[in-house]
Amino acid sequence: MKLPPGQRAVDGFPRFGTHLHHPPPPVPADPVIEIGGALTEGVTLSVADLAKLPRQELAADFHCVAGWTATGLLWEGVAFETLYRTQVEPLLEPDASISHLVFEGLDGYRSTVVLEDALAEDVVIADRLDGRPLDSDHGAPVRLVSPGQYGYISTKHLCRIEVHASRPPDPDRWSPIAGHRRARVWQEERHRHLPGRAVRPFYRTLIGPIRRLSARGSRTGQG
Ligand SMILES: Nc1nc2c(c(=O)[nH]1)N[C@H]1C(S)=C(S)[C@@H](COP(=O)(O)O)O[C@H]1N2
Ligand SMILES: [Mo]
Repeated sequence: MKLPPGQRAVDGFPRFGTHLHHPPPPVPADPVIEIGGALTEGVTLSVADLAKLPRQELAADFHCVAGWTATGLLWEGVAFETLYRTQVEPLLEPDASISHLVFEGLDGYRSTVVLEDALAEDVVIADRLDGRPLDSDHGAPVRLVSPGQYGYISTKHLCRIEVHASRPPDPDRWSPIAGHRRARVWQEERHRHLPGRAVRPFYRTLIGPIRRLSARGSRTGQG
């Protein structure tokens, strides 16, 4: 299968991310997703109730901005559009015109997503991967999965969704490797200030170590 520009396939699926120096956060006994921001009232949705919404399967590759791709993953969960239309839209302030969403994880990680990208048909809130409940390495209890965008959009251990009528302030905005605001893999939108192709040589040096990490990876349950 064809990969997006500048990507290389790895075997397995490494645990990866900006919070890798910490173990994955423990899964709460009764996990919930808080929904807040430009709403008439905030709401808390239990992960158990989320799982009762119409279910969606998604077969997709997963592309990290660092150049590795995990191929042929099978996610199960709820389409983000279903969650948005049924749980969020009814609570919007009357004249609100939402433009951005923030997805926050139990480890404090946050990703900001343009509404149009979040409502794409292949965006799911996943609670299962490859026929099993999502494990902590890959974002238990639930995570965002947006396979058309680099992995940094796909917040793991999802615990809060915020809706915004304008772009929320971004602490990384001056970072030379700040993530691209759209992060679309087929357009190679890796970074905000650097063209995607320009960073390929740097990332290429990381692929060997990441491949080795991935070969040891948790996908086969080996550790
Ligand atoms: N909560 C949380 N979500 C996160 C991250 C993180 O560090 N914490 N890292 C992101 C990045 S950069 C990538 S590539 C993917 C990695 O997902 P994986 O560990 O399932 O491979 O998670 C994304 N979501
Ligand atoms: Mo990533």
